[in-house]
Formats: sequence, C-alpha cells, structure tokens
Amino acid sequence: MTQTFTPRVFSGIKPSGGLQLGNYLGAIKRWVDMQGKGFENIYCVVDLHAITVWQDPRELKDATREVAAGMLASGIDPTTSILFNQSQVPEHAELAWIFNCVARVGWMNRMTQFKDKAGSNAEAVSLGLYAYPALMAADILLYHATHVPVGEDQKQHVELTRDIATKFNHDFKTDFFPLTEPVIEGPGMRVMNLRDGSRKMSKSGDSDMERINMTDDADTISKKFKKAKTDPAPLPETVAGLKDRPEARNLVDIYASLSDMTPEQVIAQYPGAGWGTFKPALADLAVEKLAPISTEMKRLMADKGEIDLILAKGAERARAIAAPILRQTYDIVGLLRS
Ligand code: AQP
Repeated sequence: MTQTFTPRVFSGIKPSGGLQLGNYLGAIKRWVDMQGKGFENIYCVVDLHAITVWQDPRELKDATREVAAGMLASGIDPTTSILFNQSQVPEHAELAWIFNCVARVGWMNRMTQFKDKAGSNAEAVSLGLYAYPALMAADILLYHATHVPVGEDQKQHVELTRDIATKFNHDFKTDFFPLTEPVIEGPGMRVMNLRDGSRKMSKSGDSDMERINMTDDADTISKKFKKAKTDPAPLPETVAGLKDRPEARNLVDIYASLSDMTPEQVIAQYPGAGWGTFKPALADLAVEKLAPISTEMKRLMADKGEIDLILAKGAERARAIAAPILRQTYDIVGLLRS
C-alpha cells in the first residue's frame, strides 16, 4: 500500500540578521497567502542554520525573536499555523544526521548556494555550511511536508530534499518520505540587490544600502530606492524591453510583488516613465505596505515574553508531529530503542 500524506507546508527563515524585503516578498508574504488554503502550515525560525556562519550569541536570540515578530506582524496566525524556532525541536538535528548518511558528497558539491557563500574560501568555512542542505531536508521531511514555498534561490535545495527522500525510500525499501514540491511563483520569487542587479538581496550583504530591511523607516526606504542602481534609460513600453536590464527589472518586479500586480500591469501603468517618477512611486508603495508591518514588529519586540511563549507553544505542537516521524525513521534504519 502506498502512503498518503496530509497536505502540509513547511518553510523557514534563518535569523542571521534582521529580515529584508526578499524574505518578505519571496517567503513570508506567500506563507500568509497559504494559510486557510487546506494545508497544515508549519513555519520555522531556523536558528540551527544561522550558526553555520558565526553569530554573536547575544544577537542571535534577538534576531530569532525579530524574525518571529516579522512573521507574526505580516499575518502568520500562530493559532492556526505552527510557528517555532528550530533548536527547540531537537528532532531536526537528529534526522539531519541520518540524512548526512544518506546524501552523497557529490550532491553537496553541486549546491550553487554553497559555492556562492563559501566563495574562494571553501576550505575555511564550517562543515555545517556544507552540510546545510541535509539539515534543510530534515526540516522538511521531519513533518512529511508535501509543499515548500521558497524563493527561487532555494529551489536546488528542495530538489536535493527530493533526492534524499528518494534514496532513503529506495535504500530501505519503503515509501516513508514524500517527494516534496517546491512552490515558487510570482514576481517576488527573487528580489535582487539594490546596488547590483546580478546578486540577490540578502540580510548579510556588506552594505545596508543594498537591501530594504523590514524595520527601515519611511525616510530610509525612500533614500534606498532613490539611490538604487539603474541604467540611464527610462522604463520601456513593454516588459520585453526589460531584457538585459537587471536593475530596472528588479525595481519593476518589486513594485509588482508589493502591489499584487504583474510586471506587465506595472509597465502598462508607467510606460516610458523616467526614474524620477518611478522610484518615488515605488518608495511610496513600499512605505505604505511595510510601515504597518514594521510598527507591529516593534510592538511585538517590546514584549519578548509574548514572542517566547508563542515559540514555545509552537515547538510543543511541532514536536507532536516530529517525534513519531523520527521514531519511525529510527525503526526503519534499524537503530535500537530498548
Ligand atoms: N532576495 C530574495 N528574494 C526572494 N526570496 C528570498 N529569500 C531570501 N532572500 C530572498 C527567501 O527567504 C526565505 C528564507 O531565507 P533564509 O533567510 O533562510 O536564507 P537566505 O536565502 O540565505 O536569506 P538571506 O537573507 O540571503 O540570508 P543570509 O544573508 O544570512 O544568507 C527563503 O525561502 C528564501 O528563498
């Protein structure tokens, strides 16, 4: 008999700094939309992933709370969705070890995000950064998640999760783990750096001017969009005219994602507009959409106890799903529980 799996969504964000616009448009905004669509939703602040690069212990706890606050302020409902931080559910690390023994070194060597992050320093980065995709597979498969909404940048890792599930199922002659689908759609799927349209926007990029932080105030947001790199040409008359213009394309995509429009609709609204027109319009839109979120984030962060309680309750609910799946995995692998 083949297994049937409950439609279940898992996704997470690393507290490796404060939230940036890419995390919101590429992930959180879509997670909010997935609530009430017939899935069980599990959202995680993946602090074990954050420590794959050095984190100041004093800042990590607050960054964890800030990411949780960003999710709550954006509309994640902790009574219907499960919201917790990863390290409070130790089963993640336990299943990751098993997957370290299933995944092949050659698979890890192909991960482009590792190459990007390690750069020319690959010998000196942590073993954890290299093995990160096996932990990510564990995060997902520990809940038998069927769908993972992520930005384009994470697609390869979700494919690796499917490879690990396939190999596990094959090696142990079972159908225990589902083949999880990545859910990647819409113009927010890859938000690019405001100073270099060939790189994605990141929390940990060198310059604050290259990203919009979810806690930036209205003046800062306006200044960053005003100074965003563009080419000198105005917006084209059609979307096809954005080809080979990565910075212009990025600003149009951000506008589209914030306004729930398509890039075609944005261009139709601003055909041939100069940057002096489009950038202030984009800044105003971003302030309108982000200000309520950042105000609510600040309110939530003022009461650490409230966030900590939400995360603790979420961890308890997560463990209720995770623990039996890990126990069955141990049994399948042949690990003795006496
Ligand atoms: N620029 C982006 N565009 C679209 N989606 C993005 N995501 C991140 N940046 C963008 C999505 O956010 C989710 C969580 O990502 P993460 O924080 O766990 O890892 P990351 O992708 O490595 O994020 P950062 O901000 O770039 O962190 P650092 O700088 O610490 O490495 C994922 O769904 C991701 O797709």
